[in-house]
Amino acid sequence: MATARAYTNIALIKYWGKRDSQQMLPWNSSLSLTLDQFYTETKVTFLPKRSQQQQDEFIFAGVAQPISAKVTRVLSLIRQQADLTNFARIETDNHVPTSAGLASSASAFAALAAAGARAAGLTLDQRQLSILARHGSGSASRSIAGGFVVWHAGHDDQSSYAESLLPRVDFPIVVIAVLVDQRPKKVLSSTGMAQSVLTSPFYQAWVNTAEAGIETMTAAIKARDIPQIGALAEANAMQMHATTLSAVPPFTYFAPLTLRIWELVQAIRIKGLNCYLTLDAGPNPKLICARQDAERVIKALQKDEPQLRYTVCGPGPGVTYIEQTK
Ligand code: 2P0
Repeated sequence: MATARAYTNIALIKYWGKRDSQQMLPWNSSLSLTLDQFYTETKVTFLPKRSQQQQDEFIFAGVAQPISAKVTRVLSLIRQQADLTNFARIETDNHVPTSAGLASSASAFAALAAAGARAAGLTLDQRQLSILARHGSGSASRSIAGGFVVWHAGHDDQSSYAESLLPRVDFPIVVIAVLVDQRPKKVLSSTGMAQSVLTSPFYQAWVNTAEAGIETMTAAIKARDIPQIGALAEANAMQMHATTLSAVPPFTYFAPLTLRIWELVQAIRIKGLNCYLTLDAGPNPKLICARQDAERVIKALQKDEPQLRYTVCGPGPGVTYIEQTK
């Protein structure tokens, strides 16, 4: 048995499209910041052969749930590598409130991969854990590592993994999650990205631009240049969303309030406060700024949108193991 904790991450250069959905290989590399606020804790127990249980068991927040194909895929890979045939019990708790407007599949599959591998007696390094987590959810490959993380697209299973660029972030960057809508997303990210790949005439341009963005973003991170990191992240997010608007049929993750927040961010930037917006496969924007500016940014937005919830997140650690007391 083993228990692991993993935090969610925000992509500054996005992952948007698979070239191999069996192996979960992306078309382009991506780059993210692991956060310090929202995490998943997962305990995996491989049951003795004499146990009564005749299938894997998945318990979410204390309640038994049907096990998803993605969870089964990760468990099967672990059993294969460890040469095990035992069934597993997975007990998981999400400390990613749906009310925060952040996705939880990244932290969930990173925690599952780490806890499952250790429970099976495997000793995997960060790269191997990242590969394992990727098979559950692409963005989970990045939540294995802390701070700024790059997921190399690679060309096959073993070359597609994430690693830290800067594990200990020594400058005051923060991400403000803005909750504009907590309903489940209308187009699942895996469906949305497949639509963009198949039908957007801009898709190849997206791949080329995102790959080039990895280099410019890495330079901005090394220079500790928060306005440049923010500006590059905002441009990259809009390029990703351009592939949904140009898909056939077109779709978007923008809601009216998402656009309103973007307008306000642009207005406060003109007034001299450095703040930038990024957006994933849902309507809730994340703002990038310096910690010392976060309060002023939130106050400025609250003047127009006082009803929204704002959560300030700093850089967070990679996956860790939690010691069991029994
Ligand atoms: C990202 N997103 O880089 C991008 C930006 C959403 C927009 O990774 O199909 O849950 O399980 O690999 O990782 C969300 O997609 O998708 C995501 P699958 P995942 O963070």
